[in-house]
Amino acid sequence: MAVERTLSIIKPDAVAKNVVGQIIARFENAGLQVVAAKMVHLSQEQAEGFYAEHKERPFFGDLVAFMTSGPVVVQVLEGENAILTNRDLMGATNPKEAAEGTIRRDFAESIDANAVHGSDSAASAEREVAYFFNADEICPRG
Ligand code: IDP
Repeated sequence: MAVERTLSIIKPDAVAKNVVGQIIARFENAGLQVVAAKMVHLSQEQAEGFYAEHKERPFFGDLVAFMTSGPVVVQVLEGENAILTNRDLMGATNPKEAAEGTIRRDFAESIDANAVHGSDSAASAEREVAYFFNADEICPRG
């Protein structure tokens, strides 16, 4: 297994519920390290750019409205197999289908307000990390 980086976003619903620390603890307990982090209230333009691949999907407008509805916490997670490890911790997109013990099962209400985002491939991780962070904002701890 290789050490990877992945982009995680704690979405507005989870920030509003005040479970940021509980979610980050799950990453840490699974062996991932937070190597960059910031809280941002995304603009419409930032959210549309981030989710550009979903532009033609019927839920795109709702997704952008939700992601700009309140602040989010954006992080880079680093660790062995970080991309898949994070996706496993998150659970299925629809919290009703997410496995027990996953973040979405425990903290999310609906497919729209589903607590977390995580990069789904090496290519998207690279694009998404660069979308939010300059190289000098990432602090690997070695
Ligand atoms: P993922 O976040 O599990 O990778 P994607 O299919 O990449 O899921 O979709 C991105 C986000 O768009 C989801 O996290 C969810 O918030 C939203 N979304 C996906 N499918 C639907 C849908 O059918 N209705 C409403 N929102 C959706």
